[in-house]
Amino acid sequence: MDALKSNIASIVGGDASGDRAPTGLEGLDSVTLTRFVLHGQKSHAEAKGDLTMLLAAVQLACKVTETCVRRAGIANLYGLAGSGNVQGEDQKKLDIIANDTFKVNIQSSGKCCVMVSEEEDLAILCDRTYNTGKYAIAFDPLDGSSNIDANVSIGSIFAIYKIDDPAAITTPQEAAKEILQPGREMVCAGYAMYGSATNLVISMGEGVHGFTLDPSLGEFVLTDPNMRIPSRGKIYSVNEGNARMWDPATTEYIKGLKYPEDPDKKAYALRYIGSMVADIHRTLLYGGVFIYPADAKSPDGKLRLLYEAAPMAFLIHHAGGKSTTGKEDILDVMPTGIHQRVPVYMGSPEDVADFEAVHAKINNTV
Ligand code: FDP
Repeated sequence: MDALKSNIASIVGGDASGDRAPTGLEGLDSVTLTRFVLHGQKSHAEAKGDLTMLLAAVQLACKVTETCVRRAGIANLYGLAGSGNVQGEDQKKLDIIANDTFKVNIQSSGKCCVMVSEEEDLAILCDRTYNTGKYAIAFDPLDGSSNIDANVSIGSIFAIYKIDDPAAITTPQEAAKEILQPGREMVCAGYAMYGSATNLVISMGEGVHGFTLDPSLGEFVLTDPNMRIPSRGKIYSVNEGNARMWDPATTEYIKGLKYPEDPDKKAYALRYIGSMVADIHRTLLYGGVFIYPADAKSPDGKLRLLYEAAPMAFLIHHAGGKSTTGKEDILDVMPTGIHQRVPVYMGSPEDVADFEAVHAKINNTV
């Protein structure tokens, strides 16, 4: 952690919190995401800049998506596209635009050999005319689609993995097999949130860092170096409308948050936006727990492992938090399919530990 702090301090100046003596150049010497990633690359002697290039492509895809989101009302981009995705969900116009944007930008970086998208049935083999690289990426180009038309915060999520032998992959089936790696193997995870401001939060396994899009520069600027989740929060986040279908452990745990046994203890507040990116962003900043459990209707939960649960678990973990499916750490789940779903409990370490204790008691595993 000290190495990380001095690394951040060396790029932002001052200490790792971003505090620094006034220079008179405030606002003009911004640490952009590109500068930050390039600087990080220097501490990996073996790095050839491939991940830096791939992240530049992802960053551009997020900027294009954000532009479309901001202009959606004016440019008639709200509403359904008239098609459905592999999950059986109706696709919105913006889902399709964001998906195309991510595919085109990532492919043309020439640093990626395999892509998996929420919007695509099969894994995609990158076009070899672009000189494909050693990385594979899973992404949800526009998460929280049901919130699009109401102008509520939505986002994009991505997870990047390394592939041993990209040249050996010749079919979408082989491509899918290669990206089925547990979250712990991830090289980089991140999300962009299109809210009242646009944030991009990433981790390459050395801390979690938050950037804000400066619209006047068109650049993501480092605003939250070394983000840490509070060890305990006061908020729980879950679709409470599904309560009658929950399993006993989830029901018991949430009852304990709402009606604490100790009368002096305050009940937790409920906050649920219904866009995973926005609910996780708040959880990362304020602490607490985000839950999308398995239930009687969705026995594996709703959220997808590769491009929702695993990248968010990676970020939460590297910010000092915890995640579980109820049975194991989300980062340890070995995926069996590219669109696999998992139950999700993640957030402040003490809150998730409390859930694990209730789960163990109810399921007699203690
Ligand atoms: P959406 O269906 O609007 O795209 O997995 C997608 C997701 O949103 C998450 O972003 C969100 O956390 C969850 O589903 C919301 O599901 P419910 O509407 O069932 O609460």
